[in-house]
Amino acid sequence: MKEAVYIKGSTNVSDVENQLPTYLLLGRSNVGKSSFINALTNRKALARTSGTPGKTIVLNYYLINSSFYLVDAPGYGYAKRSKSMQNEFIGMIDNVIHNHPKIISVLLLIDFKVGPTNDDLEIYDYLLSIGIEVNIVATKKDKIPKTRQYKQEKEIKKVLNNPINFYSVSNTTKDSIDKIREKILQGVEGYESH
Ligand SMILES: Nc1nc2c(ncn2[C@@H]2O[C@H](COP(=O)(O)OP(=O)(O)OP(=O)(O)O)[C@@H](O)[C@H]2O)c(=O)[nH]1
Ligand SMILES: [Mg+2]
Repeated sequence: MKEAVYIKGSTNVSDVENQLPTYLLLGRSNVGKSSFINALTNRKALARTSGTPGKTIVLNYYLINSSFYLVDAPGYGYAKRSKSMQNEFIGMIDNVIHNHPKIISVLLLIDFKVGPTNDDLEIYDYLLSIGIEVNIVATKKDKIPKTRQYKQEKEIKKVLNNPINFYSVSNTTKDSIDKIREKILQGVEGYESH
């Protein structure tokens, strides 16, 4: 990813930004969405925190290689968020996905050490139900000792019913970032040639 530019934060999806293929990043607060964008693009502070979740959803658009967008959404699953707030979040995401013509895939970030939370599972089920491609990216792999990583990965995959697209990474050590970066770039190429 040679070029990476922050374009804008936007609250609606009927924009020129929707004319390029897009990856939407979802994940609970603090899971490492912004750090993941920085790791993917080899930047220290391209993406900062995406702000507090509220009634409107602010999507941060990062233009990569002048050819596609990584879009950082606010985190879900704040501790005190009620069930209806969670439904509201899914409603907002549903609106984004259905008004965006060029979403290649959702990158759903989960915490490798914590494993999938109930909120993660709820969002994941919703994404599967609408038939969009999901790539699970488990972050903070460095927090689990190397000797236990295999077992932890196996357990996470089991809870998720063995997802087709699964990556475990560390944004801190950059462990396995190259694999998901490759997948993302291939997705853009495939999208452009169909
Ligand atoms: N050890 C470790 N820490 C990480 C990793 N990724 C992110 N962090 C740390 O986790 C914290 C949250 O990271 P962010 O990238 O801001 O998380 P976010 O998902 O963008 O958070 P919101 O924008 O608030 O939803 C920061 O202190 C990061 O330094 C990782 O792979 N390993
Ligand atoms: Mg963030």
